[in-house]
Amino acid sequence: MLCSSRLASFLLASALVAYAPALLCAADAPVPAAPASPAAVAVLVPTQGNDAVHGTVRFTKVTGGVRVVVDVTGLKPGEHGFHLHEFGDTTSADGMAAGGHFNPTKDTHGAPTAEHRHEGDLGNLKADATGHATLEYVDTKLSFEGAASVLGHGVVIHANPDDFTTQPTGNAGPRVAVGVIGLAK
Ligand SMILES: [Cu+2]
Repeated sequence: MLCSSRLASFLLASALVAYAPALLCAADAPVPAAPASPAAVAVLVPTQGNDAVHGTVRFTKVTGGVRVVVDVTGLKPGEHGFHLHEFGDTTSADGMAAGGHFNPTKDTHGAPTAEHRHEGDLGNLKADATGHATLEYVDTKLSFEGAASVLGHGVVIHANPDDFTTQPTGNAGPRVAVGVIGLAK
């Protein structure tokens, strides 16, 4: 009697183990999986008078921050201030609808490597003789969560270099291209 009872328990336990994965899968099925590695992209829109400027800015979550990858053509050769601005609004011909620098911590303007900077202070892009600029680095102040999340904010490329000292803009001049940071596929 004891033996057959144990046998029954063993068979029942085995059956549960065998069917458990199927039950878990069925329960999990309706819940969409979170993206393993959030990514975002901004497609650049030229401002009035700067029709040649085109490109993309990509953001990918990595350990310790956000990888920023820029590829832009149609710029004047030389350095161009490059920032995240508060608004992902490209509706104005001069790019001003993007607002001021993205600065959720209300810090001072500075270089991307400075201790004190706006979250949106990404430095300068350097265009070669053909007007092509690329940049790739990991920014430790940017995020995909909380106040420093890049999602929904704007990217701006300026006509002139950012001097990293003039407050609060870096004196980078007019805006030649703007973009909206959205979730990438
Ligand atoms: Cu700017």
